[in-house]
Amino acid sequence: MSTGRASERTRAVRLTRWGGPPVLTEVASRAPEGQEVLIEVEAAGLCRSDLHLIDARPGALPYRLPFTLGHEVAGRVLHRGPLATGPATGERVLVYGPWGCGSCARCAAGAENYCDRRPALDADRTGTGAGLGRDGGMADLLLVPSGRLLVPVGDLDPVRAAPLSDAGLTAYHAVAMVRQAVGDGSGAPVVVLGVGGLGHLAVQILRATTTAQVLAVDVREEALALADTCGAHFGTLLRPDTASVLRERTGGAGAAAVLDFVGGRSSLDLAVAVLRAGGELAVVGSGGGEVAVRKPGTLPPGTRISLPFWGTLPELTAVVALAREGVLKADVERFALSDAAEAIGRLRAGAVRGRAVLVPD
Ligand code: FEH
Ligand code: ZN
Ligand code: ZN
Repeated sequence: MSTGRASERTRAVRLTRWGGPPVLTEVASRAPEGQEVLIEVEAAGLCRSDLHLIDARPGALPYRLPFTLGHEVAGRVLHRGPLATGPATGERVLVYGPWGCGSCARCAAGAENYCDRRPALDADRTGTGAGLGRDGGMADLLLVPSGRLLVPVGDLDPVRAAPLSDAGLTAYHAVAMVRQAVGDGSGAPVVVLGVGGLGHLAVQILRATTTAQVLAVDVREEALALADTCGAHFGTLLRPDTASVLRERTGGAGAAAVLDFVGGRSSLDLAVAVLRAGGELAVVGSGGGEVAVRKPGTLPPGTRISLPFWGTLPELTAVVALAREGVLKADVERFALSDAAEAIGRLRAGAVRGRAVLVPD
């Protein structure tokens, strides 16, 4: 744990070779300059996207090695640069993970996940955020470019708060994408495909912010049990007849919206089969599946498709507010930072309930 001196060393889980396993090592940290803020990390979530980073082939990603993983981070403000704004020293915060240019129209609106200068930022390969080409939070210390990227969390438990910055924010943004279909107060049926680190939070967000009837689908009984705990009205295992089971559950018309947190061939096929006319499909997971968009085709008339990515700063503030109201709680499995390799192995094996969170030991 840090002794509070800004310019010192930090342990870090780092990608050092494309396609090779991350290594736990020690690297130099430094005092924050200008608007920078140094965070003492209290928890860093492990995301499926981290597996994509670890498995990426050389040249596949616009990042230079080495860098520290971890884009889902909670901690305390340790030191602020002389021009820093935002939360005060000692405040517990979440780190907003997508770091844009900070000045384009999208960034000015807090939507750094959709920064207008992303192609240019990718081209210079300096990274797109914490743990995404820039040193992230699977470490004792994390240097953040600006206090604008920090959201106070009050007295939330940092281990349960960390997943809110990625899994929670991504789920919230995905629900916002389909709000036209589910926000009319009609109790419309919404299907959640995949009740893992993101899906279980989406179930809670749907129950807390809409009147939707939530129908959960997963391949694991324990995931359906988690969906039930989170407030799903119905849960079913993925089987050959799941489309008809769900369609019957919707009274035949089909689902007003489908949130696909898997994004694989079978989940997208199921989504197409259960959507009602004029419904909304949000493809959140990066499971490599495809949907043919053509007319005439298999998608019902009026279907709207979105590919939501992460979320905005105002939405992260809303997610934290839901958590502080007690209506959004991440189901987490704690691992010591030094056990990062075990956590990665468990996530790869699909053997993590909810979200794996690394805690500096
Ligand atoms: C992060 C970086 C790149 C792709 C996807 C992601 C998601 O985990 C963000 O929620
Ligand atoms: Zn992620
Ligand atoms: Zn920008």
